[in-house]
Amino acid sequence: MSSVGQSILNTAESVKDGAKNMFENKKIADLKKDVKDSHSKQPQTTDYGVKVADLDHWLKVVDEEKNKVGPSLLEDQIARERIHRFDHERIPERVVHARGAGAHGQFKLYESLEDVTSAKVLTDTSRTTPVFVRFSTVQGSRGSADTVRDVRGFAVKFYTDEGNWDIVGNDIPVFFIQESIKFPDLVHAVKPEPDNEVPQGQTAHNSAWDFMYLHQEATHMFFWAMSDRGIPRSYRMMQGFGVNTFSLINAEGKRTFVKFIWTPELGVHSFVWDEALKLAGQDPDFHRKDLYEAIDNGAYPKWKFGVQLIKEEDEHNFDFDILDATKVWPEEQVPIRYVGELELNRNVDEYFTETEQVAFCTSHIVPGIDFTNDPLLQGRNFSYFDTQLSRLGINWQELPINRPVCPMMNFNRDGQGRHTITKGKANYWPNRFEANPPTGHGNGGFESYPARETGMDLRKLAPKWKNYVSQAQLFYNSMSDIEKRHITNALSFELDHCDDNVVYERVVERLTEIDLSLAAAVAEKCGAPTPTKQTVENPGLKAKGLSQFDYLPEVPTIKSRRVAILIADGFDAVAYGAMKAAVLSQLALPFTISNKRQNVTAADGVTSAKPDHFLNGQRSTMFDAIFVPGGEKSIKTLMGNGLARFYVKEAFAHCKAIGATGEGVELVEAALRECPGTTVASKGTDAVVDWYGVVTAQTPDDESTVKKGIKMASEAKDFTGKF
Ligand code: HDE
Repeated sequence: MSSVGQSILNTAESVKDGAKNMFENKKIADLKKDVKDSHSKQPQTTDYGVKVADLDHWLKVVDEEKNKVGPSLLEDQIARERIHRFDHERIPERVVHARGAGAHGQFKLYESLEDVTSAKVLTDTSRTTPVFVRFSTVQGSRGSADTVRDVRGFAVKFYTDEGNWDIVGNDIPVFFIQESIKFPDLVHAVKPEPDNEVPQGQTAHNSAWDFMYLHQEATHMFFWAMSDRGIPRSYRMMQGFGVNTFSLINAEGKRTFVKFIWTPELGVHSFVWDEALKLAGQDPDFHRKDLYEAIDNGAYPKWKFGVQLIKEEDEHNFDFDILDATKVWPEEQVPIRYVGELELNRNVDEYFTETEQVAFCTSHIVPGIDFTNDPLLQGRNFSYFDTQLSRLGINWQELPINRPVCPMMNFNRDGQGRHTITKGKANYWPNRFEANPPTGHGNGGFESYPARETGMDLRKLAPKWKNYVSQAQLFYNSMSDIEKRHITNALSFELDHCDDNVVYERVVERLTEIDLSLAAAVAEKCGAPTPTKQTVENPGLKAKGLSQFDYLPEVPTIKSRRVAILIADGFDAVAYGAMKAAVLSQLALPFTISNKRQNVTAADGVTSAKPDHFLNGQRSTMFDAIFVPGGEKSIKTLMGNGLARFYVKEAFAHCKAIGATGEGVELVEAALRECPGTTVASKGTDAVVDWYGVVTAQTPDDESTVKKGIKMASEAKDFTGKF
């Protein structure tokens, strides 16, 4: 390897090492009070602190003379404690969003929102607020696969100096239903069916689509879920939305309606469906590992924090109800004001006590923020608090990950698992000691916005809520051609899994309300009669911010991307080393892949490399780009290996960047000659690795985009100068 290459490699490695869980903030300091190190050399003890002499044998009656083992003794309190603790390790998983991954980080405000709120977290630009974020899938259980087609949860807990504030959002800005009373039906319908508990973590079944049809209000959201947003490349590359409408209250007591938005620095990117399907089997933990790996390598994920604001007096000036969670606030009408930044910079030390025990509640708000009459939000405010009781018990707010970092004092007492010891006689208010009084009005305590309400008690919504079609059309119209094709493919796949013709025929009918050609294409694939009439007029309106193409990264980057370098014995050490160093210097991750995992020797006969994986160990699906350095013998070996050629072909079909130098180009050409209708646009010895952003991916049979993919890959210039 060249010495320049080696030194870049060393620097990049040291940046990486320096990044490992070094970040500190008030919450991390708070958690440290409870952190124990399982790698300490101290002797192991029982739960009550007595040192244990033997952890391998249960106490038994043993006749050593006769070499005979007798009965195990129940009196062994140490063995009993271990088994008994083990028996109770599980707690109920979340009824929805059971599978997730979490990380710590910080929130920084760069523009004060004091015109609309008095919340310090949104007005004090000198502050850094600790946060904990949990991403999740919705439908699958704790052990399900990460890459399934689903909505993703995006829940943020801000540990502010005024108490905890939670934005419990999703990666899709709208919801399936308008009324929270329907939530149990929605979840029952989309989760595995009750008789056979099939399928896991997906909506591709009769009940889910039966529900979708029977709830016309779900149309808008199911279009989002069937779009590429339903299969994000990474938690780090998706937007987050608070979905519900909240209120902001300023110092003068004036109310503004608000929606919260997170937009990722890396841009919004998705898998190709074929890739997502394969990954669900090849690496069911792909997203979980991706988040951990990026943070561990110092490629900290970041999001801009934005708000959409509507003045109270403008509430009724829209053709939709601004409290209806099945509607977006189109950016043309309500622009996003980006005012802050979220960075995740520290992995959890222990999954269970942090990611599993974290409890988010939409009702956790701080002064300056308030609720609205959004009926979905009102139901959620009850649900989250309630569900924590079955998961964690009444004292869940005391768990280290959930407790606030500001002073906390009240007269809530007792209950199972109480930790805090509160001394003194005062456990009621008012008390003769005048201990722990409320702040009184106007002194910084939480005060509800005095909204004026009139009306009758009725189980109803206003007529405006009945327009279920316009925004579904708006969303579909705003998609690019490729995105539209992906929606067609996704719907066809899902309905193909429904074997009840009532279900898929009715869903196709519903699609005719949005777009007749889409409905006809899906009908052909799923076996429904071809529809001939557009049933609701589609005026062709579009809005920005709906297509993923509107969220390309501001600065093109390969940060945190995984690059596979394919080599075998006899590889070109200079090209290999320089590419590895170049990738590392961009905070991206090079992985050496070979036909074996034993050391591989370069053509110079001196340099050797230890592959990270062999070809079958990690498939091309797990990488964002592929680079093939030259080396006559190396390429000959790889050429003769069907799996190596497939590696390149598969990456190509998933529209990834493919680069090669020297003889490596021959491998790429040979592999791609096996892909019908393609030509390799660039030859020669230039390094041709760039990041081709799979903004929205294509399917292998999508020839036009395939060509575009290879063109972009071969046009790459970024690394060329580094050799
Ligand atoms: Fe949830 N949801 N939800 N939800 N939700 C839960 O709370 C619920 C809704 C969301 O990482 C549960 O702690 C109702 C919308 C996320 O821990 C439960 C309704 C949005 C998470 C619950 C909704 C979400 C949950 C299960 C309809 C996007 C995971 C475990 C009125 C804005 C949080 C838990 C985490 C979790 C109820 C609808 C997002 C049962 C009743 C809309 C990200 O309380």
